[in-house]
Amino acid sequence: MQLLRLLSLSSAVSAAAIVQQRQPCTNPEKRVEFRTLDAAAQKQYTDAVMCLATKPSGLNLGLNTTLYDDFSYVHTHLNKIIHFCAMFLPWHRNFVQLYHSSLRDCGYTGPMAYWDWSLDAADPAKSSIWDVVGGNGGTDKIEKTGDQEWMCLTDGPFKDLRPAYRETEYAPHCLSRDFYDGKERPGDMRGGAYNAEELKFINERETYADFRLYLESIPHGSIHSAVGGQKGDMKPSSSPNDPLFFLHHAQIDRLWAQWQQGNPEAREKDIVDDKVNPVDGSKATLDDVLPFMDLTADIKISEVMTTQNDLLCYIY
Ligand SMILES: *[C@@H]1O[C@H](CO)[C@@H](O)[C@H](O)[C@H]1NC(C)=O
Ligand SMILES: [Cu+2]
Repeated sequence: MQLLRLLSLSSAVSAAAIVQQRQPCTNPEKRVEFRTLDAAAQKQYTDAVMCLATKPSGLNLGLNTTLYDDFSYVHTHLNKIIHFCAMFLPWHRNFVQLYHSSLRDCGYTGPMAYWDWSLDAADPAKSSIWDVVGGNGGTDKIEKTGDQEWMCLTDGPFKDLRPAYRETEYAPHCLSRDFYDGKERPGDMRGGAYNAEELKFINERETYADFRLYLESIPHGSIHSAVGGQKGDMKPSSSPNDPLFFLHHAQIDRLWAQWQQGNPEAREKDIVDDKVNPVDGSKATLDDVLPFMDLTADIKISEVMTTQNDLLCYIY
């Protein structure tokens, strides 16, 4: 009995799909805008994304889906506790880091990259990002799972991807985008919500509570809905289905890091948020644990309040 218990304990401990190494941060890596990578590096990145979809699930749940799908699975199952509360920024900071670490295991040797959509806000549908990651789905390439219609990608390196989940439901489908225009100015893909002026306004917020609320609700949410629309993967809580999710969230992380740099002493400790944790009603503290199911070991919020420590080691 004793032995059995030990065995199951040790398998539980070693089950994490991704092991995060801790080591002194002597040479932080500079993250870059995705389009500043040369064509070979961009291809290495998108090849590594495709490689994730060839690896078995690393979660200890007996899933028959892939490591690629694990990111979506974990995000959608934790959806209610990692959004619209303090945990939003620290949780996604580590989530992007985990993704980068998996891309490395799949042969990508460059820095994590972000998509600075403020550069494209004047005419997002014409952004050069679509040349690299594929563009909008095709109105004549529709698939259905249950009552969900999908608008499948028609070009780019990801057009043959088959994400396994729609929210928490097993529903394999084509990777989809459904560009959505704001009601205010048809054709603009809600660009006014994520242009340089909007980012300046958000960066001027004094408290974490205000900063997190504006950043999450306005540019973050607008990109999800502008790219995802009704029939795209970026909209539902399984949005990590779209590789663009991670370039988007690296940009969100960059904006948080830049805001923190405006007053590091205060802002690398500020996690005070008006919005309580939706599950247990508590106010966040730096000692709160960020859950990752068994994608990786849980960590504390305090471990990701800077991008340069023994767990994370990068700058923008
Ligand atoms: C994979 O798992 C899902 C969900 O449990 C199940 O519905 C499906 O039939 C399985 N597919 C295969 C090929 O085993
Ligand atoms: Cu999220």
